[in-house]
Amino acid sequence: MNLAINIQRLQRDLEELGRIGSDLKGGVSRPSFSQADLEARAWLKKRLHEASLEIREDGAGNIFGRLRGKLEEPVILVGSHLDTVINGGRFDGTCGVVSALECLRTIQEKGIVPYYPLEVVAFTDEEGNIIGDFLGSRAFTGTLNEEILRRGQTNFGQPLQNILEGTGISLESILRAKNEAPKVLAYLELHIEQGELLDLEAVPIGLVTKITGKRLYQATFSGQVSHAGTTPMELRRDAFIGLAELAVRATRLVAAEDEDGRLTIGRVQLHPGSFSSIPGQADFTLDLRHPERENLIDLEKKIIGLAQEIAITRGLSFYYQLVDSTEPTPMSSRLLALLEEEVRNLNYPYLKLISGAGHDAQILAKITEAAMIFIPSINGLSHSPEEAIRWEDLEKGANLLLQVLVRLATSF
Ligand code: HGY
Ligand code: MN
Ligand code: MN
Repeated sequence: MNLAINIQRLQRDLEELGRIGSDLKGGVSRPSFSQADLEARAWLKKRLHEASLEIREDGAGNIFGRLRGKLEEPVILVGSHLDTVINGGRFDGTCGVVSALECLRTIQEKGIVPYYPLEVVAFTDEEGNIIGDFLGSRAFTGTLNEEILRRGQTNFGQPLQNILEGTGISLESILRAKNEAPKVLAYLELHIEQGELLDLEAVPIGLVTKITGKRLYQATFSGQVSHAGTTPMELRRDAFIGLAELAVRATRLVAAEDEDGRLTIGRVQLHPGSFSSIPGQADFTLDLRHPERENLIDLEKKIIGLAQEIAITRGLSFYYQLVDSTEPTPMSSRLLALLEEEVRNLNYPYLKLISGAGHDAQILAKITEAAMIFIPSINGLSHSPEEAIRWEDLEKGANLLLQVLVRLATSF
């Protein structure tokens, strides 16, 4: 049977969704539970309804659309996330959710009744805008850190309860989500690579072998606030200069030590923040990644050690708190083999690669077999308004997803 997705319909949906949450700097800002995110959720539910899929939302706000199968469960889950980073792109996460919807619409239109039910899923707060990465998929899999959740400190400064106000979601309902979850036979996620390998090699399909591990810290250098004009340079205990030295030396260390290591200082706040006061405090984030656990731990030790050495030399104090950590995660070898068989049947060029970005698939891998299909990010850009794809690449990725879903749902 000639089975293929409808790329015009898929493109129309992604372009429409991409307009929800457009911000003034040409990107998209749709953090979970923001007005824009609530609009995107409503948009998805409308599309799921039009596709006659059974809609449900669990206690963490994860949205599901089910195509019934001969059995009630286990389900085959396929999707990604709708939320974005602030001033992010239109394709991170959304390609996976809308391609999954398009596959289920196509399966239905072809009159295929799957043996196992198929469910589209859009996970809440994959980006960790609120309280650490993967809030929705961790709630679904029962792998949340309850202590961090109850601490309720969010990246927006206001407590979690305030952000959840009016959404019908609460701490308790988030913690209950795992009890509502069906058994999952497999999880598949189509996603943009967010790196440049596929685009540089002009290859339309990436099969992910492993997803990198991550440690995210909130850290602080503190020194002495004093007058910018009267304090001699050699007498200063300038918190920003401590951070600046760490930024240069730590990024050099990672770059020199290990080509698979990644260190990013993505957010900095100086106090008191006036131009005529020497910063007495520098609050910042450290996003450290590596695909091998031992290397991640080794880099962590070296960077924290370097920060402590700088603090002593400059008469500063250094504090840090690990706020989120995700282990390097191999994808299911069985699903990878299935993907490879089907991508060859389709005669699409492909590469196998490690994902430098984190994904819900590495959380689902804790409870089921998980696999990812990548499509190229033009110039490797992502988490930015310039995020872009080629529609012909998405068509290939979605057709591969379709073939594997039909295989899994009818004969796993
Ligand atoms: O941060 C990540 O790697 C993912 O985009 N949330
Ligand atoms: Mn993503
Ligand atoms: Mn992302």
